[in-house]
Amino acid sequence: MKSISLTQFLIEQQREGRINADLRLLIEVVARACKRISIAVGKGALGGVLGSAGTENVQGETQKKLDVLSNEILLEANAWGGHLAALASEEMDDPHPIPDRYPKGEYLLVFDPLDGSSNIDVNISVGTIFSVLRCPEGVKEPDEKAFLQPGTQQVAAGYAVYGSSTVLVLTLGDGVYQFTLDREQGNFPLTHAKMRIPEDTSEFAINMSNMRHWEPPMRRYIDELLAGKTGPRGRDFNMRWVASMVADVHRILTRGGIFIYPRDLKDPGKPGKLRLMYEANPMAFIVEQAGGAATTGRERILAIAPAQLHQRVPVFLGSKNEVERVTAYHLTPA
Ligand code: AHM
Ligand code: MG
Repeated sequence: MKSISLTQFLIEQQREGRINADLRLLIEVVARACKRISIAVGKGALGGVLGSAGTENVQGETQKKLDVLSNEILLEANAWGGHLAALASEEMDDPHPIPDRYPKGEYLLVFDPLDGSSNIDVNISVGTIFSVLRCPEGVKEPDEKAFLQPGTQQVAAGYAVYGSSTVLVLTLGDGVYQFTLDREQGNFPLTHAKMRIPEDTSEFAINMSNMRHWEPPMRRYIDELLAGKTGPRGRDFNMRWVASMVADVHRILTRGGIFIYPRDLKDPGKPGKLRLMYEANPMAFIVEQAGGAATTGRERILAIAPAQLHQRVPVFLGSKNEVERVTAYHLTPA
C-alpha cells in the first residue's frame, strides 16, 4: 500500500473541513522546522552543536546549544508565514510577538523546542513538543494572558522524536496520526493512523530515585506494582525510563504503559517538574485522542485553567485503567 504524505494528509483534512488553510500551513511549517532540528541532532558532534550554551532559561535550567538552536529554528520558520499571532517557548521568558514587518494570523503556537535535553550529549532520543491555540478574539498584541487557556482549547498538538528514526505524531482533535521522516525524500509519509493506547498495561515509567520524596498514594501505587505476582495486583510489572518525555510517551502510544512525573515533597513549592503548557497539555491531548487518560493525580490535565505560562504540574498519563487507578488512590487515600 502506498502511504500518503503529511502534505496530502493535511490537504485532505482541509477538504473535509477539519482545518483551515492557515492551520494547514502552520503544521507544515512546524514539520519543516522539525526536519531541520532532526538534521542538526543527527549530526551530533560533527555539527559542533553538543554541550552547554553557557546560558540559563527562565526556569534556571542550563541551556544546551541544541536547545537554543532548536528554539531559533522554530521561531524563524514560524514568524513570517502570516498564520500566527504570537509564539511561546519553554526556552523564552515571555511570549514572542510576530515582528511588525510580517502579517499576523489567528493562532498561538506553544512549544518545547528540544525535550529531554539531558540526553542530547549521550546520543539518546530527544524531541520537540508543540501545541496550537486560537488567539482570543479582538486581541491584537497577545501577551501571557492570551496563552492562558485550558488544554481543552487546543486545536492541534504534536511531537517529534529524533530517535533511530524521526517520527512526527499529530492530533487535530480527531485521532492520532504518526508520520515517519523519509530521509531520502525529505517528506513525512503517514505510517500509523488512528493510534490507540491499550487500556491495560504491565509497564510503567517513573524516575524511581525520587521515591523517598513521594506522597503516600504515589508510594502505595508503585509498591503494589513492585510486589509483582504475589502482591495485590497479581502480576509482574516492567519498568522503563528514558528521561525524554517524548520517547517515553511515544513508547506508551505504541504499546501502552503509564508515564508518571509526580509531585514530590523535596521542594513543596514546586508541583512536579513538567510544564503544563509545553509538555503536559499537548501530550494529554494526544493521549486522550488515542483512548488513554491524563491527570495530575487529582484532576484532568486538559481541564486546568493555567495561571502562568511556565506553570508546572504533576503528570500521570497513558493506559486508561492504570491512570484511573492511581488517580483514585490520590483522591481517596487508603
Ligand atoms: P527538559 O524539557 O528540560 O528536557 O525536561 C523535561 C524532561 C522530560 O523529557 C523527562 O521526562 C524528564 O525531564 C526527566 O526528568 P529526570 O531527569 O528528573 O528524570
Ligand atoms: Mg521538556
